[in-house]
Amino acid sequence: MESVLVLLACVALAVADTCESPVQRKNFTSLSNEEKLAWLDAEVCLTTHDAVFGLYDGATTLWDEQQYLHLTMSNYIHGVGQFLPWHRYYMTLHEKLLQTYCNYTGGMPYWDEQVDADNITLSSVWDSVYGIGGDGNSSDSQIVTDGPFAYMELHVGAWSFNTVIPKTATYHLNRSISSMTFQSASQSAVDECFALGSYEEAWQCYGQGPHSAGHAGTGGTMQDPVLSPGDPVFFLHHTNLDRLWWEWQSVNLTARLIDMGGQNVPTDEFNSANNWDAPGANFTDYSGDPGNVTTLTHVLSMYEMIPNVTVADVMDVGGDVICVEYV
Ligand SMILES: *[C@@H]1O[C@H](CO)[C@@H](O)[C@H](O)[C@H]1NC(C)=O
Ligand SMILES: *[C@@H]1O[C@H](CO)[C@@H](O)[C@H](O)[C@H]1NC(C)=O
Ligand SMILES: *[C@@H]1O[C@H](CO)[C@@H](O)[C@H](O)[C@H]1NC(C)=O
Ligand SMILES: *[C@@H]1O[C@H](CO)[C@@H](O)[C@H](O)[C@H]1NC(C)=O
Ligand SMILES: *[C@@H]1O[C@H](CO)[C@@H](O)[C@H](O)[C@H]1NC(C)=O
Ligand SMILES: *[C@@H]1O[C@H](CO)[C@@H](O)[C@H](O)[C@H]1NC(C)=O
Ligand SMILES: *[C@@H]1O[C@H](CO)[C@@H](O)[C@H](O)[C@H]1NC(C)=O
Ligand SMILES: *[C@@H]1O[C@H](CO)[C@@H](O)[C@H](O)[C@H]1NC(C)=O
Ligand SMILES: *[C@@H]1O[C@H](CO)[C@@H](O)[C@H](O)[C@H]1NC(C)=O
Ligand SMILES: [Cu+2]
Repeated sequence: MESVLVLLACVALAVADTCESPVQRKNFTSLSNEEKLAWLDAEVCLTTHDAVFGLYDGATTLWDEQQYLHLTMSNYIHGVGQFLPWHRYYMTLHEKLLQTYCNYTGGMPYWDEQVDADNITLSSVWDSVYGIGGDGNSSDSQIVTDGPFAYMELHVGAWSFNTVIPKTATYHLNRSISSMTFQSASQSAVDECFALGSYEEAWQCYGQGPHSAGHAGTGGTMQDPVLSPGDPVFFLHHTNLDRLWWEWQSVNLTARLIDMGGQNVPTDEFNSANNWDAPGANFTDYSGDPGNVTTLTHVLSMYEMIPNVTVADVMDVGGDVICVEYV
């Protein structure tokens, strides 16, 4: 009898646990030089790989398509409840593109920004051989001139009258690194968010403090609310933000695997600060929610580069849809 029960328990576990060999998302600094180069090669590959999905004429590479997606959704993936889940799924998209089109076999690394908060310029992510290259050239429009993305040309721009409307453009990856601004990525800022008891409070805290610090501290392209995924540091940064949310969830998975909230439509102040229009009628059916509050049934779209899922599907990073672990 006892062994039958044990057997049944094992079967139940095997059915529930579909994420048997999670992809490891490692601390950037703990990658070997060989691992760093393999990851960098795959990132460079995305920047040169022809577009695959045909999303937009101006988007000629996979890199552009990924940036176009973020740009055109910017006014309903920022300043809203789906901010963290959407960007979690966007990291999954990125990881899958690296693996599917560029033969990458590892997980997306993260940049532990808290360790570097005292002085961003000393971070090893900016290394010109084993990193993404450093600050822009102040005598040349802040264009990045070293590392694997030196003088990288980007092709998707935004109109100034409404920054979520794309236009074909030609510009260069640029950065204007600021140690002062980056200091708000400090561990103490993260601790404040970590201490909050509900998603409703926590997403705003993580979004405003540690999240903004990575964008503003890097500056240039990365500081642009809609075009920021043009800079590869975006993905190191957002994987870290996702890790921070997962740490917060892990405090009490019973409660926090189902804790969602926040508004679906940004405030008017947020829209005007970013110089974009409020999302239109095609969004205000709230994409799966009954009203202007984000719930677990909210639909996350990547323009079908990977399938639509719901917020519920991405709450667990070790689940069916996302199967990774932060190490
Ligand atoms: C990442 O590595 C740095 C050392 O380079 C270490 O100080 C830090 O604690 C690590 N972060 C995590 C989350 O393990
Ligand atoms: C990926 O590997 C396949 C099979 O070895 C090869 O044909 C293809 O060229 C590789 N793609 C890239 C982008 O390296
Ligand atoms: C960061 O380090 C650089 C290089 O050592 C130094 O020039 C700069 O003053 C430091 N910044 C801060 C805020 O400590
Ligand atoms: C920065 O730009 C100036 C002006 O174009 C140029 O003379 C200089 O060589 C550039 N520096 C680097 C490191 O590329
Ligand atoms: C710097 O990047 C921004 C995108 O955020 C772009 O609009 C601008 O033209 C770029 N600057 C240069 C000199 O390429
Ligand atoms: C976790 O959350 C559940 C549901 O809200 C609660 O009953 C339980 O006490 C919490 N556990 C801890 C350790 O806080
Ligand atoms: C959605 O909620 C936010 C925050 O309460 C509010 O500022 C915004 O006006 C609401 N939008 C709509 C369309 O109801
Ligand atoms: C939403 O509507 C706007 C304006 O009508 C349009 O430009 C945009 O492509 C639509 N977005 C989606 C996701 O359908
Ligand atoms: C995916 O979701 C988007 C946004 O809700 C929607 O416009 C699109 O039709 C969905 N696609 C499918 C195949 O359901
Ligand atoms: Cu974003």
